[in-house]
Amino acid sequence: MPATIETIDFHGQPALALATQAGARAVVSLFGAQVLSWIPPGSEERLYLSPAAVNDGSSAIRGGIPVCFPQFAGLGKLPKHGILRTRPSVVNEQRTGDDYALVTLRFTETDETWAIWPQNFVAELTVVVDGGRLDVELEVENTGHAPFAFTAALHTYLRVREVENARLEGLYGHNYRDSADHDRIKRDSGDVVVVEDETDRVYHDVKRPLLLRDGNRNLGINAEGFPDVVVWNPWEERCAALADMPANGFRHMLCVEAAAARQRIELDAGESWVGRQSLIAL
Ligand code: TA6
Repeated sequence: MPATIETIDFHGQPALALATQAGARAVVSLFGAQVLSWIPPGSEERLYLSPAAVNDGSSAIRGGIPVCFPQFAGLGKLPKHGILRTRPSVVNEQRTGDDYALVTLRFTETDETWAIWPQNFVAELTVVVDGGRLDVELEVENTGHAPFAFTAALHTYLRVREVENARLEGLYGHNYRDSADHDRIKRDSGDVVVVEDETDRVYHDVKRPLLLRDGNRNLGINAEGFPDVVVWNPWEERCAALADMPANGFRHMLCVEAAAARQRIELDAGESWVGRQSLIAL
């Protein structure tokens, strides 16, 4: 059977279910163009989706891969993480081959987005499931007549068995802004990042691929176009304050985000920018 793409109802919201011949599966919600599930062939779920996530078509969905644009976190005056994660997208393309399934979801300005961020834009999220690999690409085009600038991220919630036992490799020697410690700039001097407390870091200019070791499961994490990597876990107290997370949810997630956070990306009228994050089950 070739790869398939089906329109499904996922907790009351329209979504696309991708499946390949090799047995890979993914679910992408049209709301927020958010990947909510990814299962590599013969493996288990690799993304964390909170069992308490709200799927009401207006609240941000806690988990999967939220798309943050045109603002990452609180780095400006717009709503936290921007305007896309709480808006519906439309399907622009669906394609399958023997070994892959590809969908592209699209946002453009509306009266609502214009009231918050007065710019003409097209933002497209392309999701490709191919073998044991998930590629998520954000393309932004300035369709207006004046330049604009933005920050952005693919806010990937990875599922881990027990976060204290997970090891993230590849960040040694990088500077990071520690948002869990008064935004101090620090340098990572450990071989691996181990999360044993609240962690909220923006690592600068990460050019190497990362490796997440989680028991006997390994995940390669590559980014192109996104210069920064955000590592986030709310830990016990902050997790308890999140109504859409179960009390122990923080133990089973680790956000490793591809981000353009430290410096804004500037686009002249007619220009485009592309950033990609790839997850590779090893
Ligand atoms: O990417 C990390 C972060 O900016 C954290 O500071 C944390 O607040 C997280 O995102 C989740 O934000 P949210 O608005 O989805 O609760």
